Amino acid sequence: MVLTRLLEERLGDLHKAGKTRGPIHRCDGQEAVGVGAAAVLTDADFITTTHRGHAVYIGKGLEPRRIVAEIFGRQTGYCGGRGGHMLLGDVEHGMLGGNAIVGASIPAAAGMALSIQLRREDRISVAVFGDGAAQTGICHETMNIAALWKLPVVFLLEHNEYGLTVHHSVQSSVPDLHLRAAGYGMPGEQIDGNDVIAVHQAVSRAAQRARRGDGPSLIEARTYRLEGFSTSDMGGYQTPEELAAWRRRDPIPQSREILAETLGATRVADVEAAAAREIEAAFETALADPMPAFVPHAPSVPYTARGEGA
Ligand SMILES: Cc1ncc(C[n+]2csc(CCOP(=O)(O)OP(=O)(O)O)c2C)c(N)n1
Ligand SMILES: [Mg+2]
Repeated sequence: MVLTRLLEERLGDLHKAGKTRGPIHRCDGQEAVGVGAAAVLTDADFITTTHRGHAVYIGKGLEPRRIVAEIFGRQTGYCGGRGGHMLLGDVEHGMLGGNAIVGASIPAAAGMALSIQLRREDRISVAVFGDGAAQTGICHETMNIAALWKLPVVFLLEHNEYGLTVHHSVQSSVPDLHLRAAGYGMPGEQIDGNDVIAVHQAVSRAAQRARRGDGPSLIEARTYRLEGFSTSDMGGYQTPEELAAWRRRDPIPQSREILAETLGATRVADVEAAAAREIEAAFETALADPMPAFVPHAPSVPYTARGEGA
C-alpha cells in the first residue's frame, strides 16, 4: 500500500511538472482494496482492473521499476512501453490488465473464469471495477451469466462514492450495490474497503467459494478517492467536510497502527523506508531506460474488396 501511495505521489508531481504523457488516475485512499484482494491470489489466478489500477498492479506482485517504465513509455515496461498506466498487464503474474473502457474489466474476468471452468483448472479470476462501472449494461449481463454458469470469478466493486465527478446518489437506484447480488442468485456483502484485513478476509471467502465450484460472489468495498478523478481534475464537487472525514480513515495510517502493535513501530518504519528506497530507485532507473525502437507502419496498399489485393 505504501509502495502504491509513493508511486502515485511521485506521478502526481511529475504530471504537475508536465513530464507525464497525459493525466494519471491515482487511487490514494483506496489502496487497501487492490492490495488486500491481490494478496489472496497466486500468480496462477487472474485479475482485471480499471483505469485506476496501480494498487492491483503492485498487489499482484509486479515490479515498481517496470510499472514506471511502462507509464513512461519505455521498452523495459510490462507492455514494451505501449500500454501506459491504464493498460498495463503481465500474463506471468495473472495481471490481465487495467482497462480504460468503463465496465470492460468485468466480462474480461468472467471470460477468463469460463476458460478456467472449461479447462478444469485450479485457479480463479477476479474483476475489480468501480461504482460507475456497476451501472453499465455489461456488468448486469456478466453477473447473470456468471451466476447461472457458476463461473469461478469474484466481483470486487471498488465503491469510491463517485464516477468521474458524479456522486453515486445520482447514478444508482440503490445506495448499497451488494444488494443486487441477490437478484443474480449469488452472495453479496458490503465491507469497509479501507480496512485491508476486511478486504483480505472477504476476498478469501469469495475465492474459496469460487475454487469449490460454487460460483461467483459480489463484494462491495466502500472506500473513497482522496485525490481527483485524475491528475487533471479541477475538483470542487467534494465538500471539505466529506474529504476531511475520509482523510481520517486513510487506510495507510490505520494499517500502520495495527501493524505497529504486533510488529513494533521500528519494524514498520523499516518496511516503509525500504518502500521509499524502492520507489526512488524505480524512477531513477526506469526513466533512464530506452524508448521502444521505432517500428514503421506496413506500407499502405490501396483498399480493394475483401479477399483482393494485398
Ligand atoms: C464505456 C466508457 N464510458 C465512459 C468513459 C469515461 N469515463 C472514464 S472513467 C469514468 C467514471 C468511472 O467511474 P467508476 O467506475 O466509479 O471508477 P472510478 O473512476 O471512480 O475509479 C467515465 C465515465 C469510459 N472511459 N468508458
Ligand atoms: Mg467510482
